[in-house]
Amino acid sequence: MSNFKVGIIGAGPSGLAMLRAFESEQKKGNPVPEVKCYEKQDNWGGMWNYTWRTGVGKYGEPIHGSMYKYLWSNGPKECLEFADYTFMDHFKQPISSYPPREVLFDYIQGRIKQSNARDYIKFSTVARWVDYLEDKKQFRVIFDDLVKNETFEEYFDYLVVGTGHFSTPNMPYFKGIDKFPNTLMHAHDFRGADQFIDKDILLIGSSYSAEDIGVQCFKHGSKSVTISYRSNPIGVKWPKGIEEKPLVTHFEGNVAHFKDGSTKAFDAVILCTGYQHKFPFLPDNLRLKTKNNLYPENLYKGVVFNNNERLIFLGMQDQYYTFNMFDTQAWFARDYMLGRISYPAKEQRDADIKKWVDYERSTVTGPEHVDFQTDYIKELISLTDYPNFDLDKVADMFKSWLQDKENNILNYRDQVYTSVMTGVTAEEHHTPWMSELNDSLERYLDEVEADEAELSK
Ligand code: FAD
Ligand code: NA7
Repeated sequence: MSNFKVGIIGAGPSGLAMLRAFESEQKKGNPVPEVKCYEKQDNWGGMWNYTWRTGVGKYGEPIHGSMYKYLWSNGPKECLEFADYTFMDHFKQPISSYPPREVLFDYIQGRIKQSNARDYIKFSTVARWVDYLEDKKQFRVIFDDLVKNETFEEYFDYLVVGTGHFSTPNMPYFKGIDKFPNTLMHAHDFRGADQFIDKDILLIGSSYSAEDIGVQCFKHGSKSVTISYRSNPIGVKWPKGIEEKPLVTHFEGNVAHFKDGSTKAFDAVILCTGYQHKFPFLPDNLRLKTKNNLYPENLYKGVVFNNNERLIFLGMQDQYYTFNMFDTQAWFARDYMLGRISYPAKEQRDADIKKWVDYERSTVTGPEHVDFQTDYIKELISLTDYPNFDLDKVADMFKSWLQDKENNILNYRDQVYTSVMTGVTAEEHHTPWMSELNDSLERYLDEVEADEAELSK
């Protein structure tokens, strides 16, 4: 065992990727540090570990989960596939390109269950506060064991923060919203379309959450869906029943007024206005301060904190790539901690960060953003032994996905893609996405009929 200790905060896909990276090193017979992971929920999977709860959990902690019932992958699974554990490895049969949440959760767990990772994770344990002890070059982390209601502290030579950044809502104020008399929530608290059937709903924001919640509510029977944008509309061809409007200027009772002078009454408002990067356990000098962008400033190679070489952040970028990007970051972080990758002088780090930040600023369109993140991952892969895969082909799939959504936002999930890892082409799902109201794993794998699955819910 290498003679140092690593603490990981969060056992979502990023934290699990970190555990997996060390495991793969251990399997090669190489020394690894002592690793411990702390997760505030009682299971792993992060966002993919669905919770019906909103507000606070059973121990009074803010609820992490923002995922909802009937959530299906919003990009082709072929773009997020692990290079060292494919969908074929897991399901042993081709499945469709856009599985529902439970299926992806099953896949994430499949890889990690092959290891003894659970032994390294302390669940129901929340990181409360971190100090960096300059003299010892160690982090002192204060945790609460939520079950025992006990506080304890641990010391680490490296700290890996994998706490996600789609959990703390950004809640802007609109004049008169405080008097809106009907349902009002942020996307973080949306748990499914059921309560919005036959309702006129307003979604503020024009990114993934607005698009997906809007389409889901339309699919499940909302009377009308209005999406209000600040900068740019989503701009796809919407079916009758979904429309886009410029930003809300104010509310009068249940009536929203829009910038173009139009008005409409609503039964519900869902703020799809994004999330804050929030690290309540980190002091100011260790805190990553960034918006949701593709290259957060102050992270060398998008991973190592520029103000403290022993602090690592995973998954802090806006995400086209997800699981396989977290892997490439974790492999990089592992080799960095093992001393195989250097931490250059500040000037060089700043120059490297600037290069990426300037590159991101030069991108405008969706395909350009895809190319950016593809180049970022290519660079990380070139620095470690994470299995290489055809990233140009994955980038092409992302671009087709963007086009599919423009062509038909209601059936893009019926398209199929081919894995660059296995060459296997996905199967069409047995039921067109718009008609499939059941998102359970059993129903997806065609083990039960639709009605039966509905009854067993
Ligand atoms: P998370 O999954 O957020 O996990 C972070 C973990 O850290 C959580 O388990 C949390 O409990 C824990 N934690 C937080 N604070 C503390 C603390 N103080 N102490 C201890 N533990 C803590 N990605 C896709 O690829 N496809 C999709 O279709 C998709 N849909 C999405 C839909 C929604 C609504 C959202 C919000 C995200 C979606 N994503 C999707 C992106 C998703 O965020 C990533 O797939 C992935 O979950 C990010 O992994 P992570 O580990 O970085 O963060
Ligand atoms: P995003 O992708 O960060 O988008 C946030 C959206 O909210 C974006 O359209 C913003 O508009 C809009 N926004 C932010 N502040 C305001 C205010 N004050 N007024 C109006 N509109 C505002 O978050 P999402 O929740 O959509 O997606 C996050 C993840 O969840 C994603 O990875 C998915 O997989 C699921 P802007 O364009 O900046 O003007």
